[in-house]
Amino acid sequence: METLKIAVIPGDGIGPEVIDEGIKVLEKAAKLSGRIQFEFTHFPWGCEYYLEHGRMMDEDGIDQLRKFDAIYLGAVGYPGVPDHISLWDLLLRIRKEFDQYVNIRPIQLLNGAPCPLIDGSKEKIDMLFIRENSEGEYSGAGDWLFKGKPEEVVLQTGVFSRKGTERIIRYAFETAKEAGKSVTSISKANALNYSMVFWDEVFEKVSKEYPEIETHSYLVDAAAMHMITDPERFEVVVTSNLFGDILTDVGAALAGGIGLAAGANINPEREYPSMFEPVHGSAPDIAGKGIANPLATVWSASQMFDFFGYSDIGEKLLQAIERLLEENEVLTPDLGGTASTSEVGDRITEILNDLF
Ligand code: GGG
Repeated sequence: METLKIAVIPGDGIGPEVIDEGIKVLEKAAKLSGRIQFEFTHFPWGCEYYLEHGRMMDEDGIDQLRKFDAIYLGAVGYPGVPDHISLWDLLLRIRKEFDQYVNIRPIQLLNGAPCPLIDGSKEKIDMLFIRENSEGEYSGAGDWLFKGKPEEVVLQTGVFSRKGTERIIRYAFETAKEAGKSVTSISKANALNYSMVFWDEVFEKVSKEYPEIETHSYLVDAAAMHMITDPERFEVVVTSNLFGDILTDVGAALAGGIGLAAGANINPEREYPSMFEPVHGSAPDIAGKGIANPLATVWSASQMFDFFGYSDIGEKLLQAIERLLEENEVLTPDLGGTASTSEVGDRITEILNDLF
């Protein structure tokens, strides 16, 4: 039996509540499969830790995480700590230090999930966003000059390296090749006359290595519109860090809401641990009330099984989420129900009993 060591960072706000349910489900699925087991180690890092220690994680936090097979993260950010500090010193730091350059976000409408489109269906809303996760607009390059003076200037520089751009686009093509799907690139070359012209050129070049794969290329503004008016046209989608961050929230709205949106931060070479998380933030307004939706965290657990080569178990987790949505009985308030976070986790484990 394989044992996987998982570093757990519940983080802030609703993070600990949803992570508890994710672990409950991971343990249940592993036990039912009889092929895998987990060893969880919790780290108390986040905004509360920052207020006590002046940093978001231990000084040697990255070294502590290095020895794990994966990281399971809840949410970061809480009033009292500036958002750019909580995000940069924990989540973005881990993504960068561990070269998790692929951010995989499925936008898949499951049966029973609410969709704001009149004719939205499972067949029409089924996209896989591959977001560049290590550079681009989130490179952190820039400066703040003459602070507070009339001549104040702020620079936030997008950094697009050939290596970084090629590898994410190639990853999207490889994913599409395996799935027999098209690849859509989303950029903005008419306005971003260096970075996105470069992005489009690299997309064109890499696409020549995959002549059998159908490709499309859209400006980000048009893509945002088409995702609503004609979502069916998107299958595997590759885009930059910022555009991917924004468009996957549009996608979350199409596929049942942010409470169902999962993300995997992958280091494909497996040189470092990859990280699995719900896309949502810490939601301080509902933290501690026991009503946060844990399904995105459960979905990211499904991504974890996929990553470790247990995609049959990952698929069962997705089936369990879908069955729970179809039953329409044990749902949290964001999905129109009255159930608590832990009742949803419990129901998922009961459904898993049936599925294995
Ligand atoms: N679930 C992790 C979390 O709290 N994410 C909030 C966030 O702002 N993420 C930004 C990003 O994914 O780049």
